[in-house]
Amino acid sequence: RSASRAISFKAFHRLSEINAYLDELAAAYPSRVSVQVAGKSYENRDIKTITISNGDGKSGKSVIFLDAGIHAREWIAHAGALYVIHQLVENFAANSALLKNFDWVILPVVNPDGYEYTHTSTRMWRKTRKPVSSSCYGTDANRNFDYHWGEVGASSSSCADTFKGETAFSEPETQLVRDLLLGLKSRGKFYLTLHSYGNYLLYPYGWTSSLPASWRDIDDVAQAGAAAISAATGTKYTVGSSTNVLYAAAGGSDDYAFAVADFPISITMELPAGGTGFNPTTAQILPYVDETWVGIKAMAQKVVDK
Ligand code: ING
Ligand code: ZN
Repeated sequence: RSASRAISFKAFHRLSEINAYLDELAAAYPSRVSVQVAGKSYENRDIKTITISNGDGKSGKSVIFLDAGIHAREWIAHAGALYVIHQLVENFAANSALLKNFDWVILPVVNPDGYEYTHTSTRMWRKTRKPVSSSCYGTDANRNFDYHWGEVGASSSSCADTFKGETAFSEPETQLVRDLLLGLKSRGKFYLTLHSYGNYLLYPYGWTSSLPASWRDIDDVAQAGAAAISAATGTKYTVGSSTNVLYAAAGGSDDYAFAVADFPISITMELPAGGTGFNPTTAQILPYVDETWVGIKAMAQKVVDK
């Protein structure tokens, strides 16, 4: 990779560097890459998506949608999304099979206000930054989606880390993800959202212990990811529905992508812990994101081969 790029995998980067990297790629690879300002955060920061194709000029292909940074403090997730972008764009020749009949849309920083706040003020901030009450800020974006919203595993207290929001889709950031997902209805085949930590591959539902009728299709994809990672590094991932293997929580983006936006495969990937959990050292970034990419590649290959 050119040493002149705005980002490396040797440090965690601020939003301005991340957005500059996306723009650099669009300038360097105009036939395969485009960058969109999908909208603005509450504090008026640009929320960018990058669309990656193989440059064959065909439109209307199936789509793999990846996001990260729904939760501000989960820095390895943002880095993981950047590494996927790096691989698909700057290592295109090795990964072109994943782009033959699919375009990728990647949103690496869903919650830029929270992300910047973790850099400038409170490292362990999780939520968005819109004020709710006189003393409390922020909504848990992964409890704010309008599917069985607030039914379980979400707080009604505006000060809580899992505050569900005053209404479903109260946040501009979740509205933006909603609109992107609904805009991809029928083209969207795989929704993957990166979080940390704990080494899980989670799928619907978060709101009930019942499984969707098609759960085996999702499980097959997730198991392929876990097996590939295990073979590459020995790291073990736990696979199952969020409710059954982690905890019940309604209003998550994965349930919404699956049940409302009709993405047949929808997975939340919890990357490994580092330091106190959300604090991998800078030396851990590259091994972690490289391992994560092995799993994502295997899952995407499974989807592409279907
Ligand atoms: N974990 C997820 C959370 O939002 C999750 C786990 C995902 C639960 C999807 C339910 C549905 O709590 C982290 N680390 O954010
Ligand atoms: Zn999270």
